[in-house]
Amino acid sequence: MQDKSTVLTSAFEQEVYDGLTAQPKYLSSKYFYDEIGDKLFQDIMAMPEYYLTDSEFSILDRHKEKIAYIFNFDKEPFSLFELGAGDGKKTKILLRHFSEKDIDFDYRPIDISQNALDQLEASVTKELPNVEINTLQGTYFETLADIGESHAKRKVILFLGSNIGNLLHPQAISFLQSMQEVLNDDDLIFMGFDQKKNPQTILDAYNDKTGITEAFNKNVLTRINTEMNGNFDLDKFLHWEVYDPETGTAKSYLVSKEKQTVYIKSLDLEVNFKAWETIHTEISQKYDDEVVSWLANEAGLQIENQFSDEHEFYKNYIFKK
Ligand code: AVI
Repeated sequence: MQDKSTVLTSAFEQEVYDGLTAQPKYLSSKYFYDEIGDKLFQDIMAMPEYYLTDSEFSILDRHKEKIAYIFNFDKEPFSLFELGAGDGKKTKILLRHFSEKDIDFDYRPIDISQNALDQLEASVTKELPNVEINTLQGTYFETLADIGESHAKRKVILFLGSNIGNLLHPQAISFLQSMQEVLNDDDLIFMGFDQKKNPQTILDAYNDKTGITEAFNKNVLTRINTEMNGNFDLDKFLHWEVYDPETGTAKSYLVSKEKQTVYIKSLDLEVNFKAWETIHTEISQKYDDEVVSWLANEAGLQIENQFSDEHEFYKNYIFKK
């Protein structure tokens, strides 16, 4: 058990302590991402099973003219903020198009990972030298406050990759509300929402045979081992994915293959697992138009436009206040 004198210094330590002493156990998927996790997520996005990336890529490519027209309808300069920018691969379709059309804008990517931002800044500067880029490191909630600070130009906020799907509906609503609060009347939000579809397609995307998603899910245990001096044996846990087509919720678990005890030295915490006990690690919510308009409505937003890929696997919506 944890000694009362042990001081939990980081939010990560506190959340690991709370999650692994809870019943049932959980860990947050936001801790998948460090240098290794960022790389694994890039590998996931390149997998044929992970249709989300190609779908959004094709939407941006197919509809870039119309998107440019909507973002730049008044020919006024605007700032393109991007929450959770990652490697910016999809966003570069828009950046390139805007740059070719001489649209007056600047690009302000935001990410929790400084490593991802450094790589993105280097690649944008190299590939698209005319695009002005200013990066900002932080969580979505922290940086939204910065976005709101009396920003002079019109704002367009991108939130791609169906990242919103990693939030439960009440959290998604409060997140959309915080975005709504920083919007002026002419500002826009452009957001990706993965759609409900054949459940098998979804399961395959989160349970690839090559084991990349498994390694990604287990990276939270690797981080606990390295950053908190833990002794998780990764081979003693299964990656397990379920999808409920009724609610549209995909859930990831790590399942203990046997009765075992793990010790996390920095937390002075012994964690006991029964055989087949679970740690819930991630939700990846899938949507339809009704659910998206309900979420938007609850947050005081309106759907202005929507774009879809040819299979209707994925949609990008434009919201206004
Ligand atoms: C970042 N996020 C939207 C991804 C998703 O689809 O939920 C993370 C991911 N988890 C497993 N594969 C990809």
